[in-house]
Amino acid sequence: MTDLVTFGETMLRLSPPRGERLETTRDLTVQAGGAESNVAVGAARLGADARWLSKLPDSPPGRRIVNELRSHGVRPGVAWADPDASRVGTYYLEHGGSPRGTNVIYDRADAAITTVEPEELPAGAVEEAEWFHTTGITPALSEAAAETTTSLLRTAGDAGTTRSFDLNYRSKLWDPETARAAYEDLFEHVDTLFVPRRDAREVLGREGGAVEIAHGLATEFGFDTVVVTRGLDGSVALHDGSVYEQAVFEAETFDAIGTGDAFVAGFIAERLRGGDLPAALRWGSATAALKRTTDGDLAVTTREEVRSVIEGEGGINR
Ligand code: KDG
Repeated sequence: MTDLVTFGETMLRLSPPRGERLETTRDLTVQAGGAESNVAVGAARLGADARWLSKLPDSPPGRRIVNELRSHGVRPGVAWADPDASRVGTYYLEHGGSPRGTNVIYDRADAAITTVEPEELPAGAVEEAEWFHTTGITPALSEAAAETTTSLLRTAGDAGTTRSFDLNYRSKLWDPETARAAYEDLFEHVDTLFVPRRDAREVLGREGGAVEIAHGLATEFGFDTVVVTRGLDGSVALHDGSVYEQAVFEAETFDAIGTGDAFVAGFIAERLRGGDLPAALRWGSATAALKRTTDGDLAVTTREEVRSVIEGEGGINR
């Protein structure tokens, strides 16, 4: 049985060296990046048997993405598209530094995934998985991607697969009103919701603190678990009527992109191993901290490393 299946777009992330501008750089580092494959990689690195479903052109850039994800132990389930009629999405990342913010520029319109149909994907993988995860980025990409998201969530629900959804609101893809309507249509198919407190307020129109937000969402939509993330203020989870809180583990931030996905990966990986909610929050938080210390979207870590963060170890390992 597969532990985890995720579904979503993976792009090529192109970033100039730190301190260089996109306008003038001669060098771009190429890495795979996409919220849902970031989660699959993070969980696979922590021992989960993880699959990731997507659609890509059967071309060198498409295969480049798959090769990188495979190298971390993720099993791809890709609908290969005609390379002459489709493209790989890309995103440019210019690292910031005070007072200049980090800048993400998408170049992903008409990427192969915008034409994805549920029949092209191995739905059986979702049925036999223990956990299915997707995010609010995918339904923003196209109507076909939104319909496929709903269809896979339904398939997972019918099969008794646990379904999680990370809101992941991206203001460069759609506006809050359209996003909120799409999310609320999907919520009936979701067991565990991950939501940043800021998005809960600004996109879902919720008021109050994290606990109040979690209670409100669970009552209205019937989630089994709601995890509200609060950046450096840590996370709060509501599960079976109980509230759990987790602080962040301190980290020197080298690259913050993918931190939320690393949190989700650590959380799911620990739940899949039978860990309780507090343990899952700890694993999520520690995996997120480790992600921040490395370059790229992916949480390239190990169970031992996560354990040592949780246990407060660090320093020089020799
Ligand atoms: O969570 C990290 C993602 O933002 C990054 O991987 C790119 O998938 C991406 C997106 O759509 O923003």
